Amino acid sequence: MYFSKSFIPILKNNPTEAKIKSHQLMLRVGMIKQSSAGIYSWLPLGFKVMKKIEQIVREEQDRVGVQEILMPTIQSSEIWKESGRYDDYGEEMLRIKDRQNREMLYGPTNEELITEIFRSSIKSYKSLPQLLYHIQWKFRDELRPRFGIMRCREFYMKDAYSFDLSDEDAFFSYNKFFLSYLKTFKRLNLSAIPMAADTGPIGGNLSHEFIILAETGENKIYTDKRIFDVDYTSTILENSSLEKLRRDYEKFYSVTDEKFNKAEFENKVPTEHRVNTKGIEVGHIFYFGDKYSKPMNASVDFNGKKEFVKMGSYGIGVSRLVGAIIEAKYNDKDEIMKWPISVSPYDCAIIPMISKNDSSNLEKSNKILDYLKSKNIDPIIDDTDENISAKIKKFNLIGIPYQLIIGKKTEGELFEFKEVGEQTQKLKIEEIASQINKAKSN
Ligand code: 5CA
Repeated sequence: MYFSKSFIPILKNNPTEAKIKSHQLMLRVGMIKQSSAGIYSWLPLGFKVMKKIEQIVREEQDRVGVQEILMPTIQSSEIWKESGRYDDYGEEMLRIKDRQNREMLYGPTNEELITEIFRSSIKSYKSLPQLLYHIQWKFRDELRPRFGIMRCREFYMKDAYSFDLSDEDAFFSYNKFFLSYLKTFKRLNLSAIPMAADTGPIGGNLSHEFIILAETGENKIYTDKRIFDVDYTSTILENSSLEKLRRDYEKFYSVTDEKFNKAEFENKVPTEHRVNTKGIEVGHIFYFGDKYSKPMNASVDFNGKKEFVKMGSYGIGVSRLVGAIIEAKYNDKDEIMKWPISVSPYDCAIIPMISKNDSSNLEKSNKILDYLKSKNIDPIIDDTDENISAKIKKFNLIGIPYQLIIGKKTEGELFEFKEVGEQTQKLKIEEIASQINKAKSN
């Protein structure tokens, strides 16, 4: 890709309307554009990052046996009346009437719709468990949309739903998601802490939020440093192993302010391990038993007996994660962003010094581009006539983790190569390709 042909509308300065760094940066480097309050268009740079996050989320769901489907954004009010949530959900639900005067709504979540899909097809306990997910836009008419795509009205969410015969089986499903979330966030280079949480309008009495630490987060959190050392890597998809994992986390006091109790915090966490900071909720899982299956009559036949299925739901804020990664990775002081290579919009920026009457560096860049592409690396060339330091500054903001600079210091076969935030190295193109590919395979 050539920078001059790409749609990356960079702003000279930070937009004044944005209060937190992710919102500032996303507007500054043209990742998103607001279309109305809390509703955004995703421009190529932002969209590429979000699609890569989505793909990682998808792969980790598939890995634990969750099946992908796609439900619509617009739902009928009928099923919400059956569950009793049509009135309960309140003003956050965007209600619409179609031309037949039927009450419709833009889905804020999908417990009702998935229950309706399940009950119309699954009749026997032998078909359980069923684990289903989709990745789809949601709409919540937030009273105060803010911080760009972090708390907006239209957002992209992965929501999964589990159906089991008994509480015990359902906890197994719940714990599978618990482990799979830790792995998903790890692949995004984030360290997310699972925390006991309130269930709000989704309901139920078992719930964990997955929170990443960030000064600008909206959730106050109280936790124990030692929770970061819990090792989940040896956990296997087997009941007792998964149960142990959840218990290992639950040993440590770790809550958001909704559940905070000062005396309990001080009692359970020795002073030197206390962490009192802020965080961003990137995922939330719920177990709510028959809260939806009972009123909506979703049951299976179990040896001649009718059993209401036990359900859970499991969300990840796919679009919010784009902002959350910026909050976690952006270095405010030096104005440097570095995307984890797993989600970076491009793998490498080729930055040639170009003067009016000498195009040799651009020609070299084209050859490098072809070579890197042949090694499955996705580069972008800055073919504009800006000076080299302006180009580097721009790419420091865009956050592509590797920069290959072709200028005065290029010597024969050796190129100036830099991992953002690290020292410049002089390397052969083959060494550069293998360094990038090594990072990509991690
Ligand atoms: N049905 C359940 C689980 S699938 C559910 O809706 N859970 S939720 O309300 O917690 O949302 C799941 C995730 O979506 C949250 O953890 C958060 O990361 C993201 N999210 C929720 N509201 C917003 C919003 N207004 N803007 C951006 N992301 C949001």
